[in-house]
Amino acid sequence: SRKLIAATAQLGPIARDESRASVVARLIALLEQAHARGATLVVFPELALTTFFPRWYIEDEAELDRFYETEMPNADTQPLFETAKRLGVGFYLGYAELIEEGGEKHRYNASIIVDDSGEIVGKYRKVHLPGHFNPEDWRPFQHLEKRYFEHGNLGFPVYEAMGGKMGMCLCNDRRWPETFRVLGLRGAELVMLGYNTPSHYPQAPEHDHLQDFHNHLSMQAGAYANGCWVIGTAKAGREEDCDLIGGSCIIAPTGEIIALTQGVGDEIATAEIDLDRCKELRENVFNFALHREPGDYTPICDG
Ligand code: CDT
Repeated sequence: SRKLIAATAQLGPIARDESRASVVARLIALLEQAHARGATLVVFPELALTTFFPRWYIEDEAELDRFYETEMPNADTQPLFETAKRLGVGFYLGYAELIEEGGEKHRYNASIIVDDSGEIVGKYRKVHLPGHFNPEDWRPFQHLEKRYFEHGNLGFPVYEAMGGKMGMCLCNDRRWPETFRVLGLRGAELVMLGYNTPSHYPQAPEHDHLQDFHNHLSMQAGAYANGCWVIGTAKAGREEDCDLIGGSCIIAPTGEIIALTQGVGDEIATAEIDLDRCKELRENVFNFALHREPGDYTPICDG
């Protein structure tokens, strides 16, 4: 067996004016708690260094740029990298990435895997960007991911790290079975993801009471149908005036939730995960080589 103890490290709300130093101190506290429970891998949320800024229309470019990281690690996040390295703990971290290429700015909703020696071993840029491009006055809060981020240009890579095959995605990606299937086809044994999901869904408020259900439904189905572990981590609670769901969890390849946070603040939940358990599915009901019928799936790729 290939066992490790992993943690989902949920964050409560991050205020719009909260400093990076304050957020990083919270991340370090969670990482230390996870380490005290024996964890060697910690999964933080999407956009874990700032408030979920796509909920505002920000016209001033300099103000917008302050929510992005131009390098990683940087002076603010270095203490997190150092603590993780000293404790021998790897982590997944979501953040807004701003790079300049050929004199042009590019913005991505990104995540990285840092291994237990402190090295960045993988990067992902969000593929499924929800929300809208132009501000819409009827909404109680905006969701301007289509304005503030470009479509991720890395696809869904799988990285060898910490003794396993690791995949990543971000928030809305988890609702798309294709995300997990591509990662599954590439052999992912553990998929890590962070999310910022409002409890209120303005386009269909009659679904508000289903937000937690749909969150778990998507991740549990992704785990089961691809025989992989999934760790999903929320930024939760009332962030500025927006309530975000919690429900951060660790899901076995059987689709069962085996660890779950209880509240909507900073909190960890841990579990021992055995990467070899993926075989229970991948060598049986979801033996892709034996049972998949890709010839009948062509509409999926027809666009
Ligand atoms: N961050 C993110 O992708 N959130 C979306 C909110 C709903 S779509 C506007 C999600 O899928 O959870």
